[in-house]
Amino acid sequence: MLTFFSEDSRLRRARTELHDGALVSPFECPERIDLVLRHIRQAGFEVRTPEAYGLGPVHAVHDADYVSFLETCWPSWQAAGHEGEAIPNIWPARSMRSDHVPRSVSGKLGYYALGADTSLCEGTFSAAMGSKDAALGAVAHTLHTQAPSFALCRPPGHHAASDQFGGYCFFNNAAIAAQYALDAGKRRVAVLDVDFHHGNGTQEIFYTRNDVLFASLHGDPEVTFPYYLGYADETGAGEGQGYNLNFPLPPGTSVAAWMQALEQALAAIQAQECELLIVSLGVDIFEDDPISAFTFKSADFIALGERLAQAGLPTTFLMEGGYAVEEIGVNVVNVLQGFERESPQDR
Ligand code: OKP
Ligand code: ZN
Repeated sequence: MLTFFSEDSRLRRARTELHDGALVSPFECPERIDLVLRHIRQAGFEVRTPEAYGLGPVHAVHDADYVSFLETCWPSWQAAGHEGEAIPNIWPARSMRSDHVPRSVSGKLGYYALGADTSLCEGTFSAAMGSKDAALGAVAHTLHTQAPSFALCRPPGHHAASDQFGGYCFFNNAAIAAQYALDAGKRRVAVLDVDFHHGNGTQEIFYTRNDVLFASLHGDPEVTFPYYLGYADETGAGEGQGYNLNFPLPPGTSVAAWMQALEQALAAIQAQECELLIVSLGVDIFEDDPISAFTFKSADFIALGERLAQAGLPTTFLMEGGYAVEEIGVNVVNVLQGFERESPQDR
C-alpha cells in the first residue's frame, strides 16, 4: 500500500512527559517511526514524501490563534527564560474564566492544552506540519485514484481539538484529511477511530455536523484517558445528531467483543452513505502496549484489515497511537496487508 511519510516528523524529540507523577522519556517518541518504516519497507510498500500543503487545510479545522500559539510557543517559552520543556500546569478550570486568553506564554499554554502529558519543545510545530502533510498526501492519493493509502503520521492527531493540544497530538490529522476530502467534493466522510483512546478532538471538531460521521471504539473513559469525553450517550448535536458514535469498552475487552462493536460501527457507516473512509489507526489496542488495555495479538490485526476492506469504500489509513514495542510495525503492516488481500480488485 502506498505510504506517505515526511521526514519532518522526526523533528519533535521531546525529553519529558509527565506520567504517573514523574517526568519520563515520552512514550510518543521518534523511534516509533523506524519501527513502522522497517516493516513497511519489508512489505515492499513504496514510501513517498508528501508535498507541503501549508496552513490552509489546518485553518479549515483549527482556530487561527491556536495555530499561531503552537508556532510561537517554544520561542516565547525560551525567551521567558524557562529551562525545561513547555508543560502546562494550570488551566481555565470550571471555577475560572475561559473567555480570556492571557498574554503570558504560561497562561496561553494552559488555555490551549487539554492536559499536562504533552510537552512542547523545539521542532514540535515542524513535526506536526509534516504529520498533517502525510495525511493530506495520502487522502489526496486516495481521492485521485480510489486506491487505499497509508499515512505514517507522527505526532498523532486524534486528541487535538479545534483549539487544544494534548494526548501527544497537535494538529488533528484525521479531521484535516476529512475536511480536505469534503472540500474536494465528497459529500460525506466517515472517520473510524480504532485507537485504544477516544478520539476526543475529532469528535469535538465534527460534533454538530452531518458531513462527517465519527465512530470510535475505545477504552471506557470512566477508567481511561481522556476521561472527560467518549461516552456512549454522545451522539452528536444539532444537524450532527446521530453522526457521532462511541463504543466505550472495558479494559481487557476480548477481540471478539471488540469486533462485534466494529460491526455496529461499520453498519452505521454503510447506512449513512459515506463516500470515503478515514481510519484513525492506533495499534495501541495490542495486548502488550505499555499504556493501553485491549487484547489484540499481532495476527488479529490481519483480520481487522480484512474486515475494513469488506466495507468496500475508498480508504485512507492514518497512524495514531501504538507505542515503543517492537510489534507496532508488524501490527500496522498486518492491517494494511489484510486490507489489500481482501480488497475487491484483488479477488
Ligand atoms: C495518545 B493516542 C499515560 C496516560 C495517558 C496520554 C495518552 C495519549 C494517547 N501517562 N497519557 O491516543 O495513542
Ligand atoms: Zn491511543
